[in-house]
Amino acid sequence: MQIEPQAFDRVLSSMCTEPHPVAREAAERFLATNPGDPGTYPSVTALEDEAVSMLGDIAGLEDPSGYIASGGTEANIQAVRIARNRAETRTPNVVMPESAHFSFQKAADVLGVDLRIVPTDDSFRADLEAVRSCVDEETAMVIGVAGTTEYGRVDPIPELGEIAEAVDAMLHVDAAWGGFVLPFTDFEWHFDHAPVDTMAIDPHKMGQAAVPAGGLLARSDDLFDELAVDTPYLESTSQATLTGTRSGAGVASAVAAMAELWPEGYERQYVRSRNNAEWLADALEKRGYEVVDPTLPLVAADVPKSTFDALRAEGWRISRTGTGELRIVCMPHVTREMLASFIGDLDRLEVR
Ligand code: 0PR
Repeated sequence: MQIEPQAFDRVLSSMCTEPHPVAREAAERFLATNPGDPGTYPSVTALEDEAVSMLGDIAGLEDPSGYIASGGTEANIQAVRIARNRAETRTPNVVMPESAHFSFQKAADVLGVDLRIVPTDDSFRADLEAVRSCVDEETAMVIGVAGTTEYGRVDPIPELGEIAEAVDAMLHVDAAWGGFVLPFTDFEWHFDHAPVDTMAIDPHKMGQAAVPAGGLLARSDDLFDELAVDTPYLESTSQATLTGTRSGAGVASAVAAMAELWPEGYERQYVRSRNNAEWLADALEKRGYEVVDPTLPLVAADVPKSTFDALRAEGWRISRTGTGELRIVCMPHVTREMLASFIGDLDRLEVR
C-alpha cells in the first residue's frame, strides 16, 4: 500500500517544514539508532553532544547541557519538572503568560504544580505588572516565550529574569519556534541576555530538521541531576530524558541541519521568511483586513470565519488563533508564489 504524505504546497499553518536535504539524508542513515542507550549506540550519542553544543552557540550558552527531545512539549515538561524537583516547597507554582503554549498545561497536570496564568499586554507580551503580582515564595519557575505560537511575540525576557530572581525562582524561555530566527533580530531572548536557566529550542521547527527533534538546554549540568533516574541494566548508569527509546534520526538530522545552515543559511532563511511575512501583512492590510503587525515571520489577521472556511475548502492548510484570527506561519517551505496564489484565492472567495 502506498500512502502519499501531505504535500507542502498549500500548508500555511504548520510550525514544521520540509527538512533540509542534508537533514533528510542524515535522518535516514540513523533511523535504527537509539540515543536512549548510549552504551549500545555510541555514535549517535557523540552526535547528540554535537547537537547540544551547536544549540548552545545559537542560544548564547558557552558550556551547554541538554539533549534532543521529541519536541517542544517534552522540553517544556522537563523544564517544569526540573523546577518542581528543585523547589523547597511541596506546593510549588509556575507563572506564565496566557500566550504560552498548551504544553505547559500538560506539564502542570502531569507534575502536579499550580499553573498561574497571567494576561498579556496590548502588544501580546507578558504583562510584567501581572507577573510581578503573581509570583510568591512558592514560585518555582517563571516562563517567558520567545516567539509565541499565535502571534510570534517575544516576552521581555530580561525583566522576567529579574522578577524570577527576586523570588529565587528559575527562568525558562520557550524558544521552541523562535530560536532559529531570533539570533538575526535585536530581541533579548537568550542565556547571555538574561539569567535564563532552561530553554526549549526545536530543530524540527525553524531549524529545518526532521521530526522528532526538539531541544532542551540548561545552564548547568546539575539541573539535569534533578531528573536522573538509575538505569540498572543499561551500560550507562542513569537517564534524564522523559522518553526511553528515542529517535536517532531526529538527533542526526538536527546536527546535519545545523552544521549546514548555522549561521548564514538560517540568516538567509530568516530574511526570506520576514520579507514574505511583511509582503503578506501588506497584502491583507490593502484589502482592509485588520492585521497584527508581524514581529517574527508569523501573520495574524481578522479574516471572517466564512472566508476562512472557503479557503480551507480550497485546500489551504490554515489555522485560527484562540480569538479567531487567520494565522499564517512563514516557514521555509512557504514561498512568495504560494502566498500570491493564496491572496488570489482570497480575492476570489472572500465573503464580506
Ligand atoms: N512551544 C511553542 C512556542 C510552540 O509553538 C510549540 C508548538 C511547542 C512549544 C510544542 O512543540 P511540539 O509540538 O514540538 O511538542 N507549536 C505548534 C502548535 O502546537 C506546533 C505545530 C507544529 C502545529 C506543526 C502544527 C503543525 O503542523 O500549534
